[in-house]
Amino acid sequence: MKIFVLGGDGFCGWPTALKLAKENHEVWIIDNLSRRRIDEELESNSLTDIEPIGKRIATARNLGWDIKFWNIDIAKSYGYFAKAVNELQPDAIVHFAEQRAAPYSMLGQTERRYTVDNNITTTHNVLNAIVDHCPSCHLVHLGTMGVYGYSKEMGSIPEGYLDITVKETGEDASILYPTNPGSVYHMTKSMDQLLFQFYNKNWNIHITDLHQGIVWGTQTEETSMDKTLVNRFDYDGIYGTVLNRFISQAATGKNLSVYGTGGQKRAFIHIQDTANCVKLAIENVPDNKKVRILNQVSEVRSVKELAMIISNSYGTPIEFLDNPRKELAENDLAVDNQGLKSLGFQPITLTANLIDDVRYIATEMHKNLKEENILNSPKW
Ligand code: NAD
Ligand code: USQ
Repeated sequence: MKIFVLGGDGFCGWPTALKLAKENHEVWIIDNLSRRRIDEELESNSLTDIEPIGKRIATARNLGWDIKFWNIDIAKSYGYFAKAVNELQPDAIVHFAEQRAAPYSMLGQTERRYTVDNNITTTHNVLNAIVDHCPSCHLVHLGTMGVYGYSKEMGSIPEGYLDITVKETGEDASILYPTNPGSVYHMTKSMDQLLFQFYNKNWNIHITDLHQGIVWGTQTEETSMDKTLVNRFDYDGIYGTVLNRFISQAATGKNLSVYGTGGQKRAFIHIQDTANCVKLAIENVPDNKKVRILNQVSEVRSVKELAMIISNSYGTPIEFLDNPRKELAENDLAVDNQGLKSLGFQPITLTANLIDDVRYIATEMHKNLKEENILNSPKW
């Protein structure tokens, strides 16, 4: 298949692009390298020494993989992007290209507006290019578990749609699960959902929205094949996600930064499984009668439970900090992930070996750690 990977220079996009290319797909990465620029703006960095995109691509091509790169800002250069879709007629477009950090989206008005402008316009531009130039193309979007909020108020979280009975009529219905975002970033993913519903209803586009949990780990089978292919590893208080932060803290002799009581339960998935699931979603095209929503998660854990696992393994002290975020101090959570499982997904769950692999990389890359960036989350 010919596949566009939008945001293919990022943490999830790069290993996914490599996996798809290794599986003999023709891969076109489209990225404006904004994530690398945000590192400069925040004076932050990946813990791993990531190479420039040109060097990454050259190495992947030397391995015999069909992979190319185009620098396009999909939010700002619609004409350029639409031309690429028109000329190349991709079978699938995987859309990772959004500003994805909740703390970044809550820094101030500049970042709030940038996150909305960038994410919503990018998604809308992708849909328009498909409608006008390649209507049979399958759009696979990376959404988030955070669109649902994180509670068991309405039972276990279903895959996108909630079955209800309307009080007034007694009729049964299936509705889009009510959104309850906790940051401007998560709100943009809720808004993406409405764009998908409308474009599917009106133009019958094939769409899969993958509601992904928190991704952890850094390397995959493909990124480990050459040191030039190493994936990024965010550890800071703005882009670093909780489990990777804990592992990097344990590897560099810092206390584990649990926000609040650590009673927040979240869904997690290993980076290798991100790539595996996207491949499954692409290779199993849904019909165009309804947006297919799949929960891309492997397991549910509480923040405190993760901290205890790391602390017990490496003897690292846990520090309970005032929570900088407005979120439930404690919540219960259960998530349905049958959709991807029915396509063949076999979740990789947290094991000591996998944690050791990540810890090894974090220890090796200790030299790159900027102490001042560990606790730099904004408050909201
Ligand atoms: P990332 O920031 O590492 O990668 C995103 C990439 O998109 C970057 O390379 C960036 O330069 C590019 N990009 C952003 N705006 C663009 C634009 N207008 N035009 C072209 N390129 C643009 O993020 P990630 O962790 O790889 O996340 C990828 C996707 O997966 C996001 O949509 C995110 O919401 C979703 N997701 C991530 C996680 C996680 O834990 N990392 C969990 C759930 C969902
Ligand atoms: N947390 C800590 N200590 C830390 C960092 C975070 O206790 O040092 C807590 C937070 O308070 C929160 C939980 O850990 O309760 C998760 O925070 P996170 O930063 O790991 O994840 P989040 O902000 O939710 O965002 C990440 C990705 C985002 C993706 C989302 C999936 O950055 O792109 O959409 O995970 S989900 O959380 O399922 O919505």
